[in-house]
Amino acid sequence: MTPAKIERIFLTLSASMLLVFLGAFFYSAFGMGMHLPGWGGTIDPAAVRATPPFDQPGVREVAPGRYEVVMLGMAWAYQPSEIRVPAGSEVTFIATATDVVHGLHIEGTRVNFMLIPGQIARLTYTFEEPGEHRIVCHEYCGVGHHLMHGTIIVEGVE
Ligand SMILES: [Cu+2]
Repeated sequence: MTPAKIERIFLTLSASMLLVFLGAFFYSAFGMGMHLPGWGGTIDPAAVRATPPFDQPGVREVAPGRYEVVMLGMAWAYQPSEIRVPAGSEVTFIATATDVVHGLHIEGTRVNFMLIPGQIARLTYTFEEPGEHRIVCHEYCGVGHHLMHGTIIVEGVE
Protein backbone atom coordinates (compact mmCIF):
# COMPACT_ATOMS: atom_id res chain seq x y z
CA MET A 1 0.00 0.00 0.00
CA THR A 2 1.28 3.42 -0.91
CA PRO A 3 1.46 6.14 1.77
CA ALA A 4 -1.15 8.12 -0.19
CA LYS A 5 -3.59 5.19 -0.03
CA ILE A 6 -3.05 4.69 3.70
CA GLU A 7 -3.62 8.38 4.22
CA ARG A 8 -6.85 8.23 2.23
CA ILE A 9 -8.09 5.30 4.36
CA PHE A 10 -7.33 7.17 7.58
CA LEU A 11 -9.02 10.33 6.33
CA THR A 12 -12.10 8.35 5.28
CA LEU A 13 -12.21 6.61 8.69
CA SER A 14 -11.84 9.93 10.53
CA ALA A 15 -14.56 11.58 8.45
CA SER A 16 -16.93 8.63 8.99
CA MET A 17 -16.33 8.69 12.74
CA LEU A 18 -17.04 12.41 12.80
CA LEU A 19 -20.30 11.82 10.92
CA VAL A 20 -21.30 9.00 13.31
CA PHE A 21 -20.65 11.23 16.36
CA LEU A 22 -22.51 14.18 14.83
CA GLY A 23 -25.39 11.82 14.01
CA ALA A 24 -25.46 10.55 17.61
CA PHE A 25 -25.36 14.13 18.86
CA PHE A 26 -28.28 15.28 16.71
CA TYR A 27 -30.26 12.11 17.42
CA SER A 28 -29.89 12.52 21.19
CA ALA A 29 -30.65 16.25 21.05
CA PHE A 30 -33.62 16.20 18.68
CA GLY A 31 -34.74 12.55 18.54
CA MET A 32 -34.48 11.79 22.26
CA GLY A 33 -34.99 15.32 23.55
CA MET A 34 -31.77 15.44 25.58
CA HIS A 35 -30.50 18.92 26.16
CA LEU A 36 -29.07 21.20 28.80
CA PRO A 37 -31.54 22.68 31.25
CA GLY A 38 -32.86 25.92 29.90
CA TRP A 39 -31.37 29.16 30.99
CA GLY A 40 -33.80 30.72 33.43
CA GLY A 41 -32.01 33.97 34.18
CA THR A 42 -30.01 35.29 37.10
CA ILE A 43 -30.89 36.14 40.68
CA ASP A 44 -29.17 37.92 43.57
CA PRO A 45 -27.86 34.92 45.53
CA ALA A 46 -28.06 36.84 48.81
CA ALA A 47 -31.77 37.64 48.36
CA VAL A 48 -33.15 34.37 46.97
CA ARG A 49 -35.85 33.98 49.63
CA ALA A 50 -37.07 37.53 49.07
CA THR A 51 -37.19 37.24 45.27
CA PRO A 52 -40.31 35.86 43.56
CA PRO A 53 -40.99 33.08 42.77
CA PHE A 54 -38.46 31.75 45.29
CA ASP A 55 -40.15 33.52 48.19
CA GLN A 56 -42.81 30.80 47.88
CA PRO A 57 -41.19 27.48 46.95
CA GLY A 58 -43.63 24.70 46.15
CA VAL A 59 -45.80 23.03 43.54
CA ARG A 60 -48.42 25.03 41.64
CA GLU A 61 -50.88 23.90 38.99
CA VAL A 62 -50.60 26.53 36.25
CA ALA A 63 -53.04 24.89 33.80
CA PRO A 64 -54.89 21.56 33.66
CA GLY A 65 -52.15 18.90 33.68
CA ARG A 66 -49.36 21.46 33.86
CA TYR A 67 -47.41 22.18 37.01
CA GLU A 68 -44.66 24.50 38.07
CA VAL A 69 -42.24 23.47 40.81
CA VAL A 70 -40.31 26.32 42.38
CA MET A 71 -37.46 24.64 44.15
CA LEU A 72 -34.53 25.63 46.34
CA GLY A 73 -31.40 23.63 46.98
CA MET A 74 -29.52 24.37 50.18
CA ALA A 75 -27.13 22.63 52.54
CA TRP A 76 -28.46 19.91 52.82
CA ALA A 77 -32.02 19.74 51.65
CA TYR A 78 -34.44 20.60 48.91
CA GLN A 79 -37.42 22.78 49.45
CA PRO A 80 -39.96 21.35 48.77
CA SER A 81 -38.53 17.93 49.61
CA GLU A 82 -41.66 16.05 48.58
CA ILE A 83 -43.48 16.75 45.33
CA ARG A 84 -46.74 15.12 44.26
CA VAL A 85 -48.09 15.35 40.72
CA PRO A 86 -50.59 13.21 38.83
CA ALA A 87 -49.28 10.90 36.09
CA GLY A 88 -49.19 12.53 32.67
CA SER A 89 -48.32 15.94 34.13
CA GLU A 90 -45.98 18.31 32.40
CA VAL A 91 -43.82 19.74 35.15
CA THR A 92 -41.57 22.77 34.81
CA PHE A 93 -38.85 22.96 37.43
CA ILE A 94 -37.58 26.43 38.29
CA ALA A 95 -34.73 26.09 40.71
CA THR A 96 -31.73 27.76 42.25
CA ALA A 97 -29.36 27.36 45.19
CA THR A 98 -29.29 29.51 48.31
CA ASP A 99 -25.70 28.83 49.39
CA VAL A 100 -23.26 26.69 47.41
CA VAL A 101 -23.43 24.70 44.18
CA HIS A 102 -25.78 21.72 44.36
CA GLY A 103 -27.03 19.20 41.86
CA LEU A 104 -30.56 18.03 41.17
CA HIS A 105 -31.13 14.69 39.56
CA ILE A 106 -34.47 12.87 39.47
CA GLU A 107 -33.64 9.19 39.22
CA GLY A 108 -35.08 7.37 36.24
CA THR A 109 -35.62 10.58 34.26
CA ARG A 110 -33.53 12.99 32.20
CA VAL A 111 -34.10 15.70 34.83
CA ASN A 112 -30.54 16.48 35.82
CA PHE A 113 -29.13 19.91 36.39
CA MET A 114 -26.89 22.07 38.53
CA LEU A 115 -28.16 24.54 41.07
CA ILE A 116 -25.72 27.42 40.95
CA PRO A 117 -26.02 30.39 43.31
CA GLY A 118 -27.01 33.41 41.25
CA GLN A 119 -28.42 31.37 38.37
CA ILE A 120 -31.90 30.06 37.75
CA ALA A 121 -32.33 26.69 36.06
CA ARG A 122 -35.52 25.85 34.20
CA LEU A 123 -36.46 22.47 32.79
CA THR A 124 -39.72 20.86 31.70
CA TYR A 125 -40.39 17.15 31.94
CA THR A 126 -43.52 15.04 31.50
CA PHE A 127 -44.02 12.28 34.07
CA GLU A 128 -45.95 9.65 32.11
CA GLU A 129 -45.91 6.68 34.49
CA PRO A 130 -47.08 6.61 38.11
CA GLY A 131 -44.31 5.87 40.59
CA GLU A 132 -41.85 7.30 43.02
CA HIS A 133 -38.52 8.86 42.07
CA ARG A 134 -35.74 9.94 44.38
CA ILE A 135 -34.28 13.40 43.93
CA VAL A 136 -30.58 13.40 44.69
CA CYS A 137 -27.81 15.97 44.89
CA HIS A 138 -24.94 14.92 42.62
CA GLU A 139 -22.60 17.76 43.43
CA TYR A 140 -20.52 17.42 46.57
CA CYS A 141 -21.74 20.26 48.79
CA GLY A 142 -20.31 19.59 52.23
CA VAL A 143 -20.43 17.08 55.07
CA GLY A 144 -24.20 16.55 54.76
CA HIS A 145 -24.13 15.98 51.00
CA HIS A 146 -25.19 12.33 51.31
CA LEU A 147 -28.29 13.40 53.27
CA MET A 148 -29.49 15.77 50.56
CA HIS A 149 -32.43 14.15 48.83
CA GLY A 150 -36.10 14.50 48.08
CA THR A 151 -38.94 12.53 46.53
CA ILE A 152 -41.28 13.05 43.65
CA ILE A 153 -44.43 10.96 43.74
CA VAL A 154 -46.24 10.55 40.45
CA GLU A 155 -49.74 9.54 41.41
CA GLY A 156 -51.91 7.25 39.31
CA VAL A 157 -54.99 8.88 37.84
CA GLU A 158 -58.25 6.99 38.42
CU1 LIG B 1 -26.00 19.33 47.65
